[in-house]
Amino acid sequence: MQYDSLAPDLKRWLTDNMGRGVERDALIQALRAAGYQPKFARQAVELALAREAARRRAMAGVAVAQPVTQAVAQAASAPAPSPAGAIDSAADTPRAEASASEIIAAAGNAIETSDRRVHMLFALNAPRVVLFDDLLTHDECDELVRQASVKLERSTVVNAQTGAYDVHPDRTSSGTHFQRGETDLVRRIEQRISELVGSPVENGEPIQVLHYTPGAEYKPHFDYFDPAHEGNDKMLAMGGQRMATLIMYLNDVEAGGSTVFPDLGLDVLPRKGNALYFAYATEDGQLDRRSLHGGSPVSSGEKWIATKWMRQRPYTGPSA
Ligand code: PD2
Ligand code: ZN
Repeated sequence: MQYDSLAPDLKRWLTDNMGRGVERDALIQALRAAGYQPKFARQAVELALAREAARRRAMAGVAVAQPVTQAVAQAASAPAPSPAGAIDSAADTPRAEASASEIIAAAGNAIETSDRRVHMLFALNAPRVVLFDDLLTHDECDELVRQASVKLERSTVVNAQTGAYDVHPDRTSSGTHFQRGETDLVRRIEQRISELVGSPVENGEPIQVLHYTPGAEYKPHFDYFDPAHEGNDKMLAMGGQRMATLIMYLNDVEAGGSTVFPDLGLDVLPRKGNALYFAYATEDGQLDRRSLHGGSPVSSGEKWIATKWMRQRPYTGPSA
């Protein structure tokens, strides 16, 4: 029996329950109670656990890749965000120990979610940066753009001094967001992302869709909130520090519009359906300044992306 041959509903149920920290024997028991044959129940659970282990290895070095059971326990009993280190203690934060090639060799070249097999095209170890192929179908991209395009507004940035959302010349896109679980499409994508990167859906901020016209850009910045700035206290109180970003490219851009990491000498070109993941924890659990990144100006055509930021704990801010 192969994992792929399991029914999508069963895969989703297994993933959800593994994510909640339900253990092997309890999973098997629950399946048996639901009427599955003992041998099938055991095999299905073993296959799902093996998938989950592979996914975790693939995302290793990433803060959200800690064992899911641990993540859930932490969410339930989380202390207030630590004022200094920003990403709690090193004990809570995973380390980028294995090399990228070791991780990929161990995990295979793709990560299985309950509704899609997602191939990795590129991986950097520290900071952890992974480029995914075809995370979204072209129809999903088009639908997100269609739903977003009727409610775009000029993008803002968080003012680290005051905590206000300000229009700023460094960020000249327009955008909007979807409440978590707002539509079937949003719910499906959020579930897929959660399984892909191993971060609970509740820890995700609402999906933002952004639109760049020629000349529009987002100058290099950090996605995490610098705890040294008072204006960020309010942001940090809504689920702790941001741990990672996923940028989903919703169209092909004629020229320009790459996502750049100036300190890594890395440029990722937008490609419809692909997604770029990056985390901001260093090997010793500090905020990683190497994650400095920006959206370079669109030279011609337009650029649409959707972003998902993942927090340490359940996100409780606007549109959660
Ligand atoms: O548009 C991008 O590629 C981009 C780059 C950097 C978006 C963001 N950051 C962001 O929305 O944070
Ligand atoms: Zn950013």
